[in-house]
Amino acid sequence: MLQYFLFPLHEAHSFFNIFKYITFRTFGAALTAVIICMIFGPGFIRLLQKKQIGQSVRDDGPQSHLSKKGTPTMGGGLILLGISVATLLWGDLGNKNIWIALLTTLGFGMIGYVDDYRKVVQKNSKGLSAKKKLFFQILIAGSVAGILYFFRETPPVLKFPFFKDWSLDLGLFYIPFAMFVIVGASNAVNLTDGLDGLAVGPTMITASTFLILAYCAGHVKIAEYLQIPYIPGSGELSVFLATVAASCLGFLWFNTYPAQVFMGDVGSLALGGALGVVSVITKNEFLLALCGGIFVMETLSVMAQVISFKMTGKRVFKMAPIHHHFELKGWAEPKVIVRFWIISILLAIVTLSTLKLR
Ligand code: 57M
Repeated sequence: MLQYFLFPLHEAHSFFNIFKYITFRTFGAALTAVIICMIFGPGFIRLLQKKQIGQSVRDDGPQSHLSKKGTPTMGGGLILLGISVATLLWGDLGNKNIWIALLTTLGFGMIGYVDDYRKVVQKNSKGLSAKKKLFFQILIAGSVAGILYFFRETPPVLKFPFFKDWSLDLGLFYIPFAMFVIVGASNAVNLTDGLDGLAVGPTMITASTFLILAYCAGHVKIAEYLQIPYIPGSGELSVFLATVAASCLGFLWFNTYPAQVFMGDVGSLALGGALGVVSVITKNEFLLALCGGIFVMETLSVMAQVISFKMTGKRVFKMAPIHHHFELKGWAEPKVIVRFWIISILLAIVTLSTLKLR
């Protein structure tokens, strides 16, 4: 929005030219988002405490979590505030990708909000039933996938990392595939959000990585040099992803161990939806699975545990998701968290290396 008011001033002062550059607006968006989260964080936490929006903790989990009972949750509202304000201020609101990414994020956040509200405020431990949660996720993801397919500017192809000449035209199957990626990413981040900062760290790292990928895909010369698909208008997603990464950074200030606030489903479902939709727009679905490997590992650990228990009555892990397994092995919570962050950073480096290794 700022560029509409300030860029025209470049006729009087050439300084205002700067507002048309994605790079400048990306930095401005990041700074705005992190400042919003840091400034409003303490007051937001006090508001959650005043309204007694505290986490209930299941007694069948690790005993170390029982002390977390009552921790303010639904802090994801602060993340979404940072993302929304910074994107509306610094994004090019004439770019459809910005609106698709922001509205998908807020739509998934709304699903999480209803679940959190029922669980925490209405004290209904079931919250939004799994079926209803999945229904609304599929509804939003299906709408987004349909828009991306029927109003596409590039063929609905699936791209493969490391193999620049490989691409698979999905045709109409693009729609269910895109839905799977968006809903899967949302639920994967949700499952991962089970230790202080465990979800927000890899989300920040993945968003930062995809910021670079989106910028490259939206820059015709860079895309040509790197031999990656040129996706017109995707460069603007760098601004959106900067708000995601920076809002996560600001939220981490309060969510780091020992957490003063949890993000709640309002945050985890939204952040996963954001990463999913951006990966679909930039045709980097496989790179999301690579860079977001922590989320994939957490989800696969649950699937393995449930299948194994149902088929053999035996557990693969001491407890799933896998972060609880390491806790029960005696790793201190911060050790699990930081080691998962380290893995996430290594996966981000490998992901960026695929830009050249192809
Ligand atoms: C999302 N929610 C955390 C917090 C956060 C099928 C099964 C794998 C489902 C899974 C489940 O319930 N997942 C829900 C994980 C919860 O965090 C809240 O939820 C929001 C995210 N959605 O923002 O509001 C707890 O996580 C801890 N936490 C922190 N710091 C944070 O910054 O310490 C969260 C954020 C919080 C807090 O204790 O209460 C969660 O874990 O529920 N179920 C599980 O993950 C359970 N695993 C399990 O049942 N495993 C079984 C089978 C089903 C695979 C097995 O291994 O045999 C574990 N979670 C709990 N208790 N709470 C273990 C049992």
